Amino acid sequence: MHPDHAPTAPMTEMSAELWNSAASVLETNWAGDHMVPSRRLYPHQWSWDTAFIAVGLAYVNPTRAWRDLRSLFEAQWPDGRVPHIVFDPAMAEADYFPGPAFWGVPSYGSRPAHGSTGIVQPPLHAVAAWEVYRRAAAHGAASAQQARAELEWLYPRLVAQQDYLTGQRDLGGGGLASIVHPWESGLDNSPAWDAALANVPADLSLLSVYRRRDLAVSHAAHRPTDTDYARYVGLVISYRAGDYSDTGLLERHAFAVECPSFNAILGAAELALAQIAGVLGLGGKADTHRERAQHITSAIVARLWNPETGMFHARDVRTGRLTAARCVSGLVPLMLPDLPAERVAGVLDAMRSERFGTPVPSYDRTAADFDTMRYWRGPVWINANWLLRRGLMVHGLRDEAEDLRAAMVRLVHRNGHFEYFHPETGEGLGAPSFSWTAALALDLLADRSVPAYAKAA
Ligand code: 2M8
Repeated sequence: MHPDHAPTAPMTEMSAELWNSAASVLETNWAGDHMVPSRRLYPHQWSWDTAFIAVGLAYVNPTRAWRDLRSLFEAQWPDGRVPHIVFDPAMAEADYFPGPAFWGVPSYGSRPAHGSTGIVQPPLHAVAAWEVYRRAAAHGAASAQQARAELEWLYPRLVAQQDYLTGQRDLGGGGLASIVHPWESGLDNSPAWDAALANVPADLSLLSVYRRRDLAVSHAAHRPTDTDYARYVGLVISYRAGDYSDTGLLERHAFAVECPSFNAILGAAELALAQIAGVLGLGGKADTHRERAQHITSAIVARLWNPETGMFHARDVRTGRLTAARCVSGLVPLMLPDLPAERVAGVLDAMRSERFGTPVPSYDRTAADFDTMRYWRGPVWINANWLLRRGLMVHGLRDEAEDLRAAMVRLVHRNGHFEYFHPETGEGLGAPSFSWTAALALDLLADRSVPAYAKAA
């Protein structure tokens, strides 16, 4: 593939090399009608990965970006939830744990052979669909026409996804969606969940009945501990026992948390839906989406802000307490344009402090349990930094956004398209040839534009 439609900035030798390697990761990880995050570690389709991947595919293969989004939404449940994994029937149950048999989800949607999980992930798909749409014209008239048709197909499904999350999933009754499993956050073993997880029994015997597959293909020091994993498995069993119904869930399920990052993405999705509704000639709906984004922003401010730390924190819906941990998720509300100025200032102070810094690690560098290797407990993730860069641009901080962009590009160019990176040495960790790192590298090389709803610089 060649960067025909790419850069608004001139390509240097370094950026051309990075561009080509990123495009080839996406070529390798394409599985016919969907992209896998990683061939070995994650051999199915993941929900929010699909969104990040579409942002990159928009430059090199928009048809695949739309196909990938369609494949995901074809597995949408009748209640509007978009499953966090759509399983590939070509893979064996043993290729990933927990696989389709463990989840025991009935076949939904138009892809009956594809099982799915019963939980969700952050709803970034409207943002992704908008990004693919707005780049389509660069690929010619047929691509632009296809993009409009795809938006028409996706729009009601994206709205149903939002309705599920803001309706059934408002377990706390305050206008935010709760996650009922750490996997739903996408930030699986973040310290943000430690306090809430302490109330979830860790039955280690579950791991002798159900064998972890991740440890066979990844380093144990990079992955969640057995204790956390036992809790993850126990929580799936608990949610599954009620057929994944959310009615009365607080009475029978040990984990329900309002995550600042999940909800910020929920708000950003409404803004993207406003833009999509505009293109589809649904002007009245656009206003409704913008109002919804404002409500979500106000609820995040009212419920998740900690004046003592000056940043956002996850809230345990069962106890009403904010977690003490300072995590990257507490910075992501920066994506929201209506965030009040003093909250923006607080987040920026935290982000610029020694606790975080550029590129932003997944957890407070000064915390006693900051772990440079383990998954979401310290390493740098490109997707989280990509969201924060967007936040900086939304608030008119172009220079800082540019510094963060350059830092990400350098990190990936020097170390490869890894799943995550050591926050001090930059060493690549987790899976190599990881799809969202490659996809977002394309966007970071090509894009200098700001979201349409950004504040003036
Ligand atoms: C990681 O999560 C999966 C479970 O969903 C796992 O650890 O097996 C997370 O990083 C998540 O955010 C990501 O979507 C997934 C696939 O890349 O891997």
